[in-house]
Amino acid sequence: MKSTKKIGKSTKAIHAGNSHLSEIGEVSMPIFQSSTFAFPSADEGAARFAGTKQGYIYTRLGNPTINALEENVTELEGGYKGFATATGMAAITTVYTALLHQGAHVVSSETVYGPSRVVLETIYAKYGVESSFVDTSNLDNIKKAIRPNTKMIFIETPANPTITITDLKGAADIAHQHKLPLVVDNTFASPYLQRPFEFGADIIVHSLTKFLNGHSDVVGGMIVVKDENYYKMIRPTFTSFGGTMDPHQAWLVLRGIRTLGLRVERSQENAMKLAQFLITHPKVLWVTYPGLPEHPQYEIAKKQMDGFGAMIAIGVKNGLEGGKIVMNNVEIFTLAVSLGGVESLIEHPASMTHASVSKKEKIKAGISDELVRIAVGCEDYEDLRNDLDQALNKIL
Ligand code: LCS
Repeated sequence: MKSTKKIGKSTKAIHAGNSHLSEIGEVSMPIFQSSTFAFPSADEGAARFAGTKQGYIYTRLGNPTINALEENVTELEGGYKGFATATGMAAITTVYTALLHQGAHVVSSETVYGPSRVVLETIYAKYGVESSFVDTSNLDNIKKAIRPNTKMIFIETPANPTITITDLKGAADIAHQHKLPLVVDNTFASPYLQRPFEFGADIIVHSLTKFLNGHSDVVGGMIVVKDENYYKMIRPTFTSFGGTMDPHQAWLVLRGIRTLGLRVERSQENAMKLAQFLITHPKVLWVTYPGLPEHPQYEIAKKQMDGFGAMIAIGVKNGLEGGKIVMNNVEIFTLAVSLGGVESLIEHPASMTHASVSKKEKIKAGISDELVRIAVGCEDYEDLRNDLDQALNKIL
């Protein structure tokens, strides 16, 4: 799209990436379910491989449907180019692999999606990568953790599952003072609510499985880079490690993104009302939601987000036993991991999404046994409230 800066977020979500559409006049991007593309001549094939001529070669290296999705998310984020990956973890590990090397060090938020952390502590550690996990909501902790061999700062905000917020501009300033890239996992906000490049981030990663796809029927990921330099740094790992997307998967995510604005607005409106209801509930001990003034980073959330999102963490009476009663008795909420779909989900991070994080580290990061995570969807608010109310009231 031309002059995208002036175009609204919902318009971009619906139209961005449509530049490939053919003369036939299709309104929806077709699925180019082809693994390979014919060359008109041997010279043309060689020229495409040499990069002297544009054109498709092989779907792991590029495909029109996948490229449409990459363009769409890149425009939503305001970046330079995107790489669509098979899953969110493929996006994250592609960035880790491209930016790190033996003896390199990473500073990461201590609360991130469990595997984003554990893969550094186990698999990357095996290859000699060091990592420090700190509470990045306090910028001093980032500064203190940087070492001469640090090569990347990785943050997740809002963080899974504690909904901790990190100051994006503050983190980017520190990263750049040390000539380091700031990588941001923007999954919980989606570009509809937060665009980290506006605050100085260098690379953004997403699990498209969540708000961007929005229908709990696809897994997928995306890397968006701010400039050509990072594009060149990541592309060889992306194409050679092979964690790339399938055209049908890309088409489904493109279909989901068309309603991103509607879904995010509806789910965050539900989440705000639910957070306000839950904080007054006699069986609820605490509620963490960035839209509540009680949230420790409420002011930063207001500054860097266009809305507070649809993720809530709560602690209920009787700790995990109480939480189990709620999870086992909900009727409209589904007891399942994941988030960002139209349906509301509830889960227990300490034993589920963050089970792979060590007990000691979980306690340090605030992933307590009593924390229950709620992913709010697009149902009618009254039904969600009544459902949580009846399940909470089963706690004695
Ligand atoms: N980043 C964040 C913030 C996530 O929440 C997840 C998955 C990922 C990356 C990885 O994406 P995937 O490979 O699954 O597409 N989070 C999940 C969760 O909280 N429950 O189930 C998966």
